[in-house]
Amino acid sequence: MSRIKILVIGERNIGKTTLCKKIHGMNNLAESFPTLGIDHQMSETNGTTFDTFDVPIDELKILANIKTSFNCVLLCFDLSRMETIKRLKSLMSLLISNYFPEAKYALVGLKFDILASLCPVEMKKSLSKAQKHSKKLNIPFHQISTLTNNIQDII
Ligand SMILES: Nc1nc2c(ncn2[C@@H]2O[C@H](COP(=O)(O)OP(=O)(O)OP(=O)(O)O)[C@@H](O)[C@H]2O)c(=O)[nH]1
Ligand SMILES: [Mg+2]
Repeated sequence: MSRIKILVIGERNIGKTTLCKKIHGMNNLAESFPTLGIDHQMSETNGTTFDTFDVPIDELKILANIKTSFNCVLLCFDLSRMETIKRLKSLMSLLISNYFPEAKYALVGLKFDILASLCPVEMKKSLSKAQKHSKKLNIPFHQISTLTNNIQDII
């Protein structure tokens, strides 16, 4: 049996908890409250255990108390609020140097459905900014909507 440990981290209200619920196969996404501290969830699908740690960026210090490593760190932001991408570069440097040097990192733009409902020019601008960020960070970029997309390809 394999186990995948995933850290989902980013600014407030970008959709981290909703993404984690989706990873654990929960599709009833109607209710959502701000996460207090760290939200840890586990589930098993076809012999693989998915272990998610959902961390708002302002709760970062709690990571110092977590004695675990991660296979995968998802640096998340809200595609419809591009200001939420700004702190991810320094966050990644901090996570690599202080906590998880071995993990695979990915940049994940959430709420793609909102971006897709804006004018095509706005959409192109945001996606190109995100692509530039992923090149700078040298990690892959995924764009998803937890309301509509299948999320299998990001983990
Ligand atoms: N349109 C749309 N709304 C989404 C999507 N994902 C999440 N939301 C909504 O965005 C709001 C915030 O979602 P959360 O998952 O609670 O966000 P969070 O990042 O965990 O927030 P904090 O715990 O405060 O850091 C909720 O109202 C969700 O229903 C998405 O893909 N599309
Ligand atoms: Mg949350």
